[in-house]
Amino acid sequence: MATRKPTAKSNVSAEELQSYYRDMLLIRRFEEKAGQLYGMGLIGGFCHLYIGQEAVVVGLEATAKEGDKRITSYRDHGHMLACGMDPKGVMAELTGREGGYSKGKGGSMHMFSKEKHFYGGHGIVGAQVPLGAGLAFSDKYKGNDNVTFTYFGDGAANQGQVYETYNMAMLWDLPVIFVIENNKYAMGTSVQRATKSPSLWERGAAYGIKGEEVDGMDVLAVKAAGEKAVAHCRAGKGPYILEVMTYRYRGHSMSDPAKYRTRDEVQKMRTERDAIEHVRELLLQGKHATEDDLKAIDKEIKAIVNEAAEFSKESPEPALDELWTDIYA
Ligand SMILES: Cc1ncc(C[n+]2csc(CCOP(=O)(O)OP(=O)(O)O)c2C)c(N)n1
Ligand SMILES: [Mg+2]
Repeated sequence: MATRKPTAKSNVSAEELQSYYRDMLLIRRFEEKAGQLYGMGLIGGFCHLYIGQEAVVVGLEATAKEGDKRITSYRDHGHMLACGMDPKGVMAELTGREGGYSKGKGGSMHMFSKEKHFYGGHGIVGAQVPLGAGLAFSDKYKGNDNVTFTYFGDGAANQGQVYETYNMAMLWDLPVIFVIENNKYAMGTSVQRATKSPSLWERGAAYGIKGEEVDGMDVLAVKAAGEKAVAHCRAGKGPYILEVMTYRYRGHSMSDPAKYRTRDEVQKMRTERDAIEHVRELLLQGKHATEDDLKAIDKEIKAIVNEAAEFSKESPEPALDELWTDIYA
């Protein structure tokens, strides 16, 4: 991964930087709490944490407006929080409780919010990519200027359906931003082992789709690239690809022996490239916040996450007759 490039900071306000710090910290603390609840046996099934990748979704959400849509894979809690879904409802869904977004019947990978235009949460690798193009198609058909952020991983980028989607998206000039979250691994397989051409965004060139690589550990760089992509889509110029170089600190899911990378590699990323630390430094160095201001934000976030955890424990399990609702047959 490229070393951090200096980002233009002069035009970033204290409020803006503080909001990125707050939003990224919420995701990190929420995920840490989810990991704890999983360890206590309160969360069942799969649980894929987003820790390390926070700047990707926070930077891109900073470019979104009301009406824009988002869809992603199973590593989805960060996307939900960043688009404004209620941490209580997300956590309660993780613990399988009535107060969860899918009434406790969906779990980590199956949550949606019509209100926030969040369309999941998809466990089949790459499946959300054509669905994202479909969402963009609906906006194009209605004639508005909404865009759809379609997130997928480096592993998913090797799925055939991604390229069928690229073709249709370009053919019909769909307002879809394909966001490849390149965290260097697909479960235990590194990009180098699985991919001949290391630059994933460049594959869009075969379809005439513009794109670029972005430093995903720098929220300002993500936002700047996002703004370019969003402007392109809103102007009716068709799809855009952002390959955002990021890193996940935790295992692929909660059960991961992590034999495919060294502890040193993870530690190096954490100490040298952490996106939250980066914004913390910008805030302090630019005198946009004091240590006390940051402590107050930390406290505020901790309270939100604790409240979500309490809610997720106290909310009852779904009633038995819920077995017969929200089903096709
Ligand atoms: C079609 C399909 N094949 C395989 C799997 C098993 N699987 C789940 S996640 C994953 C890795 C995907 O990696 P990537 O797209 O890089 O996303 P990341 O987990 O890094 O966020 C695989 C192979 C699956 N869920 N669906
Ligand atoms: Mg990956």
